[in-house]
Amino acid sequence: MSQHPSRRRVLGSALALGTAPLWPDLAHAASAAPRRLIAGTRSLEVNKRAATLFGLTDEAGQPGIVLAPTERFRVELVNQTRNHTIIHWHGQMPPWTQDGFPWPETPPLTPGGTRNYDYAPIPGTFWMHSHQGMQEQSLMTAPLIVHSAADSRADHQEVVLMLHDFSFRTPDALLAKLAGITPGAAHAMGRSTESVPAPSLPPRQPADGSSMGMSGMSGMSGMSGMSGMGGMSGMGAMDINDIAYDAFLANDRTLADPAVVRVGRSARVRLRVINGSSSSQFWLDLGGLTGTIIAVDGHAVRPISARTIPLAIAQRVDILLTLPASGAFPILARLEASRQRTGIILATAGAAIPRIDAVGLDQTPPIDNSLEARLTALTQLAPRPPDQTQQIVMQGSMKPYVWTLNGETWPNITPLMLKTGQRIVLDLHNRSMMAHPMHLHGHAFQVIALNQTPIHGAVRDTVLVPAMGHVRIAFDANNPGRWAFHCHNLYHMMTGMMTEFRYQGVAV
Ligand SMILES: [Cu+2]
Repeated sequence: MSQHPSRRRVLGSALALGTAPLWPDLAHAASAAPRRLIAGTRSLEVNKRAATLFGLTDEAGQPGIVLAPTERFRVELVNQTRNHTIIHWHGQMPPWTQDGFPWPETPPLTPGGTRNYDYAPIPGTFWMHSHQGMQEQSLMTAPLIVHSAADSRADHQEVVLMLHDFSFRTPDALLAKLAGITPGAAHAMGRSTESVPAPSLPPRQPADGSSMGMSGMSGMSGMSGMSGMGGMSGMGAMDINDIAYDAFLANDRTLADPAVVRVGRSARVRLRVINGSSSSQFWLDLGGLTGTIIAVDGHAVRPISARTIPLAIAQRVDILLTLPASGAFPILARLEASRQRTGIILATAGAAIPRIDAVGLDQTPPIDNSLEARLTALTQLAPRPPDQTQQIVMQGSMKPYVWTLNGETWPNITPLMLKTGQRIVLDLHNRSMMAHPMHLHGHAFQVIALNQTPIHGAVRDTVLVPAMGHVRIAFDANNPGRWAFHCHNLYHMMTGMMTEFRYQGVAV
């Protein structure tokens, strides 16, 4: 490793994307004016080539939102793009009409349009992204950090690390190549997520006190593309990293010119890591440092030590690090099943900054739930029997490129009906050769079993269901409305892998 050329920018701590300023806007908590969040376009240089991308910034041009303890999420979203857009506050639990999903009741913002939001946020590491078409792939994403009162008493420096996968090609072109269709057809397919289930579809009735059974699986034997399963052996048949990205970004930069975040000597650092990728999953590599995981998806876990940490699409992890007295400390995100990587460098003043190649020597394995099995929520779901148990079967194939939940593709789905107050258990069965990071809007769930082994796992909003794996989650139906449940691999969602949880009594 050699010294990097001097043109490297060392970012000031308060201004860098990588660091959250300490309580910059306490005045906001009491002020009358909402924060303005601008959905706009920006240009970014990636590996010395310019790209025009979306962005979500505050009035000072900083990405995303950092809320002070007890501050409400009072935001005026301004659409300064030439496209329709709608922004989802991933992991938050607002009223459903503020969730940022293109339901008919909450249509996307027109170009030039504004919309106001006002709800009590939950503290932790969250993020925001467009739920319109495939804008997320074009970096219509940003951190959403909500500080707690305990955060303000802690003696650590905060560093936000946001990961992206990046291509110079349009999302339409990426989907077209994946699906073997024209970019025009891919664009139309992308528009399908702006459709919603037809009201005439008969809703699935809630099952009180009993399992729904496996009725949704009846069509699976006829699914095309599953014929190869019989011959599946080991990891060779697994399907990962279908898109050849041009770069992987850590706070908008590559390892060729990484963000260098200045840290104090022997600093205590709270890393808030967000996987904002559309289709890529990583192993975080703390470079020999041992970190303490204190939260996942914004929800506190019993602290555990780790040096490498799997991070599925849309997941977050909060890690406490105690740094040695001085030096440079790369925090790498290594793409799963690959040698590619990205990252940032924490460095004390005057430390030599190592040069790190964007391609490493060793190939990583696919990410898995080995860490998930060790996680325990600090605040567990209260023990009680489920009021309904839903079986959700994930299937799909590369040819044709279609991904389904219980044999259905969005928007031709049967809403899963909930009643307020119910305890819901979801049995997530992955019958495909790709892993699916499944995300439920508007609720936090607890992971209660992995491959039939019961655990008192983490509370989170996105869980990895590995290829051919099973994950059981539980949540309380305490946020009436219409809620999307989908795979957070953007291209799986675009080609069908989404359904709706709908509370009884919500008029549609
Ligand atoms: Cu998926």
